[in-house]
Amino acid sequence: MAPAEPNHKPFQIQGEEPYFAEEREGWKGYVEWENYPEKKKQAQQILSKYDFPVPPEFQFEPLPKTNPILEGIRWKYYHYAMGPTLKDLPDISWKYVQKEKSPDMIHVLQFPYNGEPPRDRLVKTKITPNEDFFVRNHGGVPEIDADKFFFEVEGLIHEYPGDGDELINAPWAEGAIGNARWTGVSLKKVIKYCGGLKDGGKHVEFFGADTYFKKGSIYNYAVSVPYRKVKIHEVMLAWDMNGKPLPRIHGYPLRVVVFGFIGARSCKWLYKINVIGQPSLAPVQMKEYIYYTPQIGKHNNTYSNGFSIQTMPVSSAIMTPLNHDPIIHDGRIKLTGWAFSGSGWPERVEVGGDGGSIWYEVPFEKMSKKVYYAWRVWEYEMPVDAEGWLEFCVRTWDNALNASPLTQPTYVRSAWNWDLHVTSSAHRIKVYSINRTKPATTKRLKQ
Ligand SMILES: Nc1nc2c(c(=O)[nH]1)N[C@H]1C(S)=C(S)[C@@H](COP(=O)(O)O)O[C@H]1N2
Ligand SMILES: [Mo]
Repeated sequence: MAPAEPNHKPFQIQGEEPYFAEEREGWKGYVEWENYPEKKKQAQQILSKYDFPVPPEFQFEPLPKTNPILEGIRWKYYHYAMGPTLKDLPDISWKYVQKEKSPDMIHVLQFPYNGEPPRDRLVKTKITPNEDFFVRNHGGVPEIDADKFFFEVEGLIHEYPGDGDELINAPWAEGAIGNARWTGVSLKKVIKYCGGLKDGGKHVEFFGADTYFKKGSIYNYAVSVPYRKVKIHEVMLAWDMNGKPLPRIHGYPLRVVVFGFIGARSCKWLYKINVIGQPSLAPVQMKEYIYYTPQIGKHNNTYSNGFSIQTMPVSSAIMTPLNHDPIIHDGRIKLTGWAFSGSGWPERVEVGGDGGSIWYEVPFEKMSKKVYYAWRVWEYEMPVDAEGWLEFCVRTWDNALNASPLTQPTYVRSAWNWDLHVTSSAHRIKVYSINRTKPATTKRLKQ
């Protein structure tokens, strides 16, 4: 088995161990950074003393067949370097993975934990069970007692320091999606209750209690959404997930859920809401989740030549069979998958058996019911005569006929973006077809 990450030296504290206090009783693993510029500076100085292991360049070499695929050594070391209040978080977070997630999750990154469920099971149910719901973390899991919990609402404008960095390299696949029933309150009501918006309030910024490292600097997780989205009751503060209290790993005791937007805006472990006059200047907002045009690559990307992603584009994926599966069949291969659109719902799903020249419509009765901002799972019996390697693909049309050209782009290269964020071109898999309706094949199989 290939090592999940390049060789590295064990971590060793240099000099005196720092101590960054937890300020709130019953809020373990939450260190407030945003209120203390001097403390951030101190952390930055500490970080600059170390030679942290480099990130694995998985784009340029095959992924190891390990689970976790990647361990996240660098991020663990960042936390170890910050002293007693953060150094146990990698272990604590992993404990919650074991406690709250299915044992057969695909752990794409152990720390910060990033994981998705097995593909076949994910699209078998319309509602994704909490144990199977994908997890996307940028830091450790804070342990917040519900009876000690509160959150702050502030505004209007807060100045932000900001210094960015590259992505946490988590090799996500098609399972980073789920559909849950959330219980909570519309953020609009909360803001109204607190006295309503002042003139100039345009974006609502959320702060999460986890610690976020970016290019040698330290932050709390922070993102924002336009107030327009709040106004139409599409931003929820949620405390229940599928009728149960939020699991720790999904943001207990309170998280944001923004319907139709990329997951990054749905801030977990919410402790502060701040109304500001422009999008958040925090690094997750300004330096991550950015779309670049196809001309932008590793050699020339800057944060300012991309634009911020908010609404999810129309997207879909084939979840079974898996890429490179050999399939013995009798002239039909069953495909299953999901379809989603951040601007409404998937209206029509089409699958191709030949790489995308001819498309078949998934029949209406083979798609789950449409629900505003929910995915639709689907299945299709693909007629297959040919044998050997075939390329299956899927594309979806949503209610606004998004995206260009009228549906999803056929090839990844037509809408390629550096970082490959929410890449929405037709998803494709290659399978090896072995057709039993061919007498010669049946004979061969018997042999
Ligand atoms: N505080 C905090 N909130 C966060 C994140 C995070 O790392 N910290 N990750 C975001 C991202 S990028 C996604 S996709 C979703 C994932 O939600 P889930 O882990 O509950 O599936 O949480 C979002 N909210
Ligand atoms: Mo995300």
